[in-house]
Amino acid sequence: MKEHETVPYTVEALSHDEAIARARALRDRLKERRSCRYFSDEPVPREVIEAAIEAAGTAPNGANHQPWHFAVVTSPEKKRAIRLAAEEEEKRFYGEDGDKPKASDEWLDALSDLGTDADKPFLETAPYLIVVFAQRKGGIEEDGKTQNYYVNESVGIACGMLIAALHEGGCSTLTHTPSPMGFLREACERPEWEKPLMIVVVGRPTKGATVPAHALKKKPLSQIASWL
Ligand code: IYR
Repeated sequence: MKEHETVPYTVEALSHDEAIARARALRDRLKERRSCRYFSDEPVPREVIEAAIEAAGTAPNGANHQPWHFAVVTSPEKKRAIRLAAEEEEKRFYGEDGDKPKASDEWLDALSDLGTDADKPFLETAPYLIVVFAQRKGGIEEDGKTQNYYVNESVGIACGMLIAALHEGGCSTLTHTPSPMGFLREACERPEWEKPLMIVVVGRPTKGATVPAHALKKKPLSQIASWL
């Protein structure tokens, strides 16, 4: 390594049995997470959202520039504006505007098991919409000029950690990606060098909420991993 300023580092030493048990316990918790499309207006403490965003902010990222911004939308007017704009895009995507769908037949077919359509009431009922922005430029000072690196990878990892922390805090989440979603930059008053990546809808499920049975089909370890 080249000369650089350092601080000590260790990670908790566990017996192998304890390591296996802890890894499996977290796996089992994360296995319970579902993408939910039925949100009630039940409040969730702001502190849960703040802690989850702080957890996301520890994600590994390019050159420690931390190229993310989380715009937390709670205002009913803003949520309504986002819902209306997102539904406009979704109507075009699904062809619910009377024109040919923007989505291919193959794509619409792939979505048929999920039951999704252009109607997105959860964008208004859920207490929080966390709009995640990727900072294409800005560096640690967020100057809008300094080059950032591995931006999509960094923000993608941060979103995974955000969702895991929200799940741990008893929240339901839905990653929602209206396409195109440039309108979110203006709605959230963000600068032009930031790109909206996704909306993470956060709240509590309605009584009687369901998820698509299709979502329970997970590829087994033998399919998703190979050992070399
Ligand atoms: N954005 C649309 C379509 C959609 C696309 C995929 I890929 C999904 O996994 C789910 C939905 C919508 O939200 O309806």
